[in-house]
Amino acid sequence: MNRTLDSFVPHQFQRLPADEMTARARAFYELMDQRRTVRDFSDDPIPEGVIEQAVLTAGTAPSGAHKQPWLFCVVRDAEVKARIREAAEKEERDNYSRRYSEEWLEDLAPFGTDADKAYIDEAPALIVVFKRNYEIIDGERHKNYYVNESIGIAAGMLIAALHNAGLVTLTHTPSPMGFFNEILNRPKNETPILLLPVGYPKTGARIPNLARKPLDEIMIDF
Ligand code: IYR
Repeated sequence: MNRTLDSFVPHQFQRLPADEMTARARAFYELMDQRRTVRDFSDDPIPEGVIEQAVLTAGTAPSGAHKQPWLFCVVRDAEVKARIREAAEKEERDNYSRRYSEEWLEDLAPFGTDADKAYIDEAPALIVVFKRNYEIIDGERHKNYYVNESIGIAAGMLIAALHNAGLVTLTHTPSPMGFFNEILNRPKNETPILLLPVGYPKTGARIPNLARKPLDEIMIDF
């Protein structure tokens, strides 16, 4: 966990020709621009090893003092998925019926979401992303740093890796989601931040017809 860094080694780095850099930058953007959040999953299984590679990729994320404050729980068991669905739907029913403001409900209306979370059962795998707020090593409490930033970066890399592998995901944040600790038997230094159903789109799946902000709205040159 807290692996001590006690030496420096030479960085192996190969510069690319400028035209290759430009081509790769564009190709990666074009790949990522194809990523869409999908809410209707087929139950087709995911080829062996694909999720593991994507989790390894997420684990390459930078983190505060290299503490790697993350844990990815992969749920394929139908019974565990059913328990998660039941707990998530219970919270979402409260959200939609009384916790969300009018403004929030209006902002969600175009997406047609509601408290029904069939995808939790239907997707062949769920990845529950936990942040580790601190570590307990030999009974002693050790700090982690920039945990929210670190886990956010790792989650983004996980979503990118799964997309690159030809899978779709849904970024679901049931709220509150403390039930994951109980269902997945995780200790109290771990906090769930995200539920990612992963798989293939159901035949005929539809997605909102949305556009992304252009460069001049998301970048300023100084
Ligand atoms: N968590 C709820 C509501 C929801 C909230 C946001 I912000 C979204 O972008 C989408 C949904 C749900 O999953 O239905």
